[in-house]
Amino acid sequence: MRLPTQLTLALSKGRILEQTLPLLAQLGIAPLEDPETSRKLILETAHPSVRLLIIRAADVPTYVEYGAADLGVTGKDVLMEHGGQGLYEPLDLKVARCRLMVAGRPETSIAGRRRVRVATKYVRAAERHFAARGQQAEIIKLYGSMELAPLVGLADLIVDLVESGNTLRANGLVPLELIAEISARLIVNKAAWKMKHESVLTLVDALRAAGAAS
Ligand code: PRT
Ligand code: MG
Repeated sequence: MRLPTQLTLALSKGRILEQTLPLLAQLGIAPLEDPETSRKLILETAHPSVRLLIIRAADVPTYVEYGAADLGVTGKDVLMEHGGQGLYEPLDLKVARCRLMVAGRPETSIAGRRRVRVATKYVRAAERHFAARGQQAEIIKLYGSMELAPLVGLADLIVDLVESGNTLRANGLVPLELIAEISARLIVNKAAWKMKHESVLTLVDALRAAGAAS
């Protein structure tokens, strides 16, 4: 894959990295050090024109929005919270899939309540969801372990990611409503899309083909 300009791609450790590296490897973009163990935050790759930034998942859209990275891979959940300004989202990589859901104790009914308390890390998505269904909701921002909130009376409901459902089940909770199907998305800085168009387009097309083949 020939790229006429240098490209910087932002990724986060964990699921996104694990499931994106095999796609990148097909394009000859293999990091020269193991990103899971290396302490470096900038990694050169086997491709001379591509380097990786390894950052927190929630920071990926910010780096790309401001052009510190030309491209990034991030969960749709993270994008929904960020808002997507300054970004294009040209490709659904269809990895790191899960669902953003409302969950609660089995006996909890949302309907017929004037107001519910909802604990979540996904404040924007939760606000939008309950507003759209005409339900008054008090949103309580948490940074993790949302499943605990209904068990100790902090909230009636939670909004969280669900994959197998095991985490909910282990805490006596059930999924109640789907908010969105989530997967990893390739995002591109709007200025880079114009200024580095040939390189960006080459990478997007190659990633699309790699995804389709696997
Ligand atoms: O940990 P850190 O704060 O740095 O970032 P992060 O937690 O966002 O990173 P990571 O690697 O955990 O998740 C990155 C992205 O992976 C998310 O933004 C999602 O887009 C995607 N993804 C896919 C998931 C899951 N599946 C997932 N199952 N992210 C988190 N989970 C968690 C979920 O929060 C819940 O606690 O796994 C648990 C549910 O799994 P089940 O199988 O028990 O239902
Ligand atoms: Mg995590």
